[in-house]
Amino acid sequence: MTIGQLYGSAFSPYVRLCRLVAAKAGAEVGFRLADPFDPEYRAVNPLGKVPALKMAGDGPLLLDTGLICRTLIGEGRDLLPSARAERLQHEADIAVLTGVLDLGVALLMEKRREADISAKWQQRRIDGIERAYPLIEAAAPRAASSAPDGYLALMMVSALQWLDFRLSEELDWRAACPGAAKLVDSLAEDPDVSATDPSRA
Ligand SMILES: N[C@@H](CCC(=O)N[C@@H](CS)C(=O)NCC(=O)O)C(=O)O
Repeated sequence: MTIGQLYGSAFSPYVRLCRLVAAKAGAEVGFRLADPFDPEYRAVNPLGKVPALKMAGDGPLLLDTGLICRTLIGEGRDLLPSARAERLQHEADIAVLTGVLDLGVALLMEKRREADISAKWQQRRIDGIERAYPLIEAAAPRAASSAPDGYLALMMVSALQWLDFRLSEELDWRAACPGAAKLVDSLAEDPDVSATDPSRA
């Protein structure tokens, strides 16, 4: 029985992560394509963002990627290390990549504005992402140890392939993070990973 309905676009890295976590955890969820800018979608998520997971029956509506992923893992196979310290480290690494995505999405949204793009804010976002590179590179071996099914490895591929897809003009994370690049490339042909690759959508 499905545990709920996931809504999202084929291009969102957050949605992709939720789909990958569901697939690898073996948590059965329905998936419906949703455009966050479609006014009708506000009936599902009043915030107008993707992803959203409506839990089955009278279950709650989950509107945060981390919460959705933790719920999926709780319903299916655990994709985090069981030892407490190691688990916290993986969650800390995932939080860094979430922060990189939040900055990257803000950078992309501003890039798409027709006028008044703030060079100062764009640079601040780029700087924040670039300062995270050493943290990403340090996380790469931890992600590799749980690849292809670990939550951290799935976050790594979702976030970094999205940077390639949307922000390759602004960011060269591959030069600064060769270990992470190797890991991401090694995961690219995993069937679940390639099926959700935004550049193939
Ligand atoms: N904090 C949210 C972020 C989700 C997010 O920013 N999604 C983007 C798509 S990648 C979105 O829906 N953007 C539309 C908007 O901000 O209006 C989460 O963790 O799920």
